[in-house]
Amino acid sequence: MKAYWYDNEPGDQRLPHDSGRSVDPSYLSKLGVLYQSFPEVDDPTSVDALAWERNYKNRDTICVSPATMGDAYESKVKMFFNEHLHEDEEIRYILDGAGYFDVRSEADEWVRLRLEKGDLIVLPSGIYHRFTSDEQNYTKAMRLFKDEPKWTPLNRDTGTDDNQYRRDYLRARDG
Ligand code: KMT
Ligand code: NI
Repeated sequence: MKAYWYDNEPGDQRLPHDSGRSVDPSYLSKLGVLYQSFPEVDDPTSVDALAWERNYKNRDTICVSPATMGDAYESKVKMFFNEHLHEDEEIRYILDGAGYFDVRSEADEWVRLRLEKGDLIVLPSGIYHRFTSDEQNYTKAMRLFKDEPKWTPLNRDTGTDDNQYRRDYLRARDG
């Protein structure tokens, strides 16, 4: 995992967009973002334990690639890149390939997290974020859900600033 400030330059979302300024792990915990490395992707022991501890009941595996999504790939990739929040925690575990999760900082700037095989992140409910594959166009990930309905992405600007989970997140982050 690598964390850095997004450069905000034009160009395909799948490019690194690395400003060259790295982000400290302690800042990620300030944002409520949790990172763990579970390198043994074929051994579910670690992820099972985490799911148990945090009360996750459901999971699936998604393969974001042209080979699996065909013509829908480009539109899916654009859709995942719409800034959104969830009313529940989001856990993503990269099983193969790589991808980027962008999360909003306190000053509403983007922090980019590059995740590779074996990397797992927990995004708190209410944090604004987005996802994209990288130039390899291949991300195989496990998605863990506590409950089905709350997994729905709520795109920013649809009243999400007033969402109770958003308010709770900001109170936890800013004290
Ligand atoms: C999300 O919430 O943006 C996603 O689940 C993206 C796909 S997981 C690699
Ligand atoms: Ni999401």
